[in-house]
Amino acid sequence: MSQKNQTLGEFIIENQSAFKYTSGELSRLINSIRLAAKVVNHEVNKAGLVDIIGAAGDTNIQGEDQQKLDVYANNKFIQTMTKRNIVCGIASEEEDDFISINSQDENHQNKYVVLIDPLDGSSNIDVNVSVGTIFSIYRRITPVGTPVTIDDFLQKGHQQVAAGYIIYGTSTMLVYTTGSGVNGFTLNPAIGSFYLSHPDMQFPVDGKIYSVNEGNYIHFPQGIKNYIKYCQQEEGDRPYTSRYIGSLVSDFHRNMIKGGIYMYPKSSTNSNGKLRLLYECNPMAFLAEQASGKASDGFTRIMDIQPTELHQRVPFICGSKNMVEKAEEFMRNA
Ligand code: AHM
Ligand code: MG
Repeated sequence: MSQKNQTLGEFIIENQSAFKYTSGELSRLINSIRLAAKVVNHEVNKAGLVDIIGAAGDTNIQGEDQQKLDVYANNKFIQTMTKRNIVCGIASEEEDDFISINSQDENHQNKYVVLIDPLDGSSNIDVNVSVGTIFSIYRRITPVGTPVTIDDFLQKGHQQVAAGYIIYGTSTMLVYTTGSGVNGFTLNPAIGSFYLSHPDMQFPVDGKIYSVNEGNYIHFPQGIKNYIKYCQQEEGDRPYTSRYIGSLVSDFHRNMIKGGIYMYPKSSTNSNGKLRLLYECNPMAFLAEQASGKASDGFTRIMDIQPTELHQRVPFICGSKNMVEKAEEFMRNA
């Protein structure tokens, strides 16, 4: 029976049998993410102390500056999962192409691929605002023992077997789902262990917080503009409160605890929005649905969208169920 104060290690072992494909492989994979998270957390917390912040000089495939900690986190997660030989493939927001692991080894029996955004919201590092790691796990669809292909990564979100995030905040938390609810674990930095602190996390069905970059308002679709005006109207429990950190993991985490909606719509300058379907939207959508919330592109369930490319972007509306449904209604009627 899961209980508060249980360590993440204990929780993983105890809940392994509840997972329908039990073989221990997924548990080992989540364990390795836990390990890399602790190492990255240590480095993120040092960012203000050592001369590690600032652009590394490279740009990622989307043409954005990479911060040094992005590179560090990317390497750390990839190394941890590669060296421990527990996945057959990795795709990262910071890599142009997916990585096939041990594809030459015919005895290689690993079944899972991982998609990861190693350090999301990294432009916030310089100003001491929380950032996060987002991960998404699928079973490969090509035969075990053969090299992975792009098809193993371009699966619909509802095929995910696990997803989660690490938030490097006032305290560091690892929040994840394997398809039977969402549980949150808080790192005790003195001991270096994650403890179950937020069992069975749930989005309140309604909320009073809306999170969107309103600086882009003029470029938003009419439906989103109308919904924002609705949030600001004085009626019933409205106007709602506006809260936008600009760090998806932090905005999502707050909204899940307090009740709220996060939106990154398409705009006249950004025809598919900004967020990536595979590294950001699908894992957050899986978590949201597992916590009784909802995630949509305004019209379609995020996890029903067929991905066509690794770095695909998609409009994203996610949060408390009734709020997301209201925003969808405004999109339909615009
Ligand atoms: P990143 O992957 O380059 O860090 O971008 C994703 C981040 C999200 O965490 C955040 O919600 C969003 O970008 C903020 O974008 P904007 O500054 O355009 O509002
Ligand atoms: Mg990101």
